[in-house]
Amino acid sequence: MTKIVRYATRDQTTHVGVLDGTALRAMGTDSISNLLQLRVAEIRSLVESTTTSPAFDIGTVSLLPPVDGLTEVWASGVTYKRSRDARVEESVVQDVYDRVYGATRPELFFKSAAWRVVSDGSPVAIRIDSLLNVPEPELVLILNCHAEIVGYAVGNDMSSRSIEGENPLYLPQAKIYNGAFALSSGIRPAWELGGPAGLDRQLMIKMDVTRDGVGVWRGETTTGSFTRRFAELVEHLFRCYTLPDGALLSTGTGIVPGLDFTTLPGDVVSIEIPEVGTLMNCVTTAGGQTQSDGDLVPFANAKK
Ligand code: DO4
Ligand code: MG
Repeated sequence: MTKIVRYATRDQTTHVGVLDGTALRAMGTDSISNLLQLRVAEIRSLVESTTTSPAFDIGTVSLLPPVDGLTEVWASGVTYKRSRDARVEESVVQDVYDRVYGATRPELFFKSAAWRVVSDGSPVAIRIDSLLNVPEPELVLILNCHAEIVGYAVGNDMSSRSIEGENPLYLPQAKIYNGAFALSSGIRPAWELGGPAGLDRQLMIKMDVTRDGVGVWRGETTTGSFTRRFAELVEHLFRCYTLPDGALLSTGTGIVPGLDFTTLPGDVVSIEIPEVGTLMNCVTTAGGQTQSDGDLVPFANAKK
């Protein structure tokens, strides 16, 4: 399986390359944001032309999240029936979720700046002021500045259910905080999946949460239960909004535990979309510069 990856070498410089098994080949660009200024056809020919470049071993580099520069991370919500039902259950204001589930206009929200995105293997976080917290395993669309789907990655939209449940206007606080979005290490090129993912091309999404080495929650779904089309999310995001370095669009979760489950510090969250990739993160608490209780989540993706 081929992946477009971003990586740091021992001299701390970052690069973009193509990973095939354990063989890594450098591409003719240093940033994903530069790549996302190109058309899919141009990206594809760049990727395919690397097969003649010298390969080196993946063990000699550190993989980074495939997002950088001015590329923004957006997310959609209430795109699976399970998510609609879970929001209605958790919220004191229920009808907004029912209404958006059936509306033409989808829910879209800003999720993260590129530099805040957490790598595979680094900690994700729960807020110190939140009582009910969940990881949300999601298929992420990698979009170029022309609103084309370049590829797919695995994302975790960490969320506070208690804060959003108290009032939907608190959504940005429930969704945007230190350590709230993690991304798998590679982009699976769209042209390799043989058709647009979603209803027409069903992808399995699985999540496991372990605590002290013991499984405490497991769920799975497929993009066949996604109730919209990915193209309509993309069209709404770009309709009145310019994204010169492209965007990542996390497409919503179809896996939500019952209200009796909350993620705790120390949990390990593993997400797998077999044709796209894997993502594993342990959970910590997120304070901030002004908090003494709560770890300050390190931003491994910053200054790279
Ligand atoms: O309004 C809630 C956001 C829901 C969400 O993030 C999801 O469905 O994945
Ligand atoms: Mg979500």
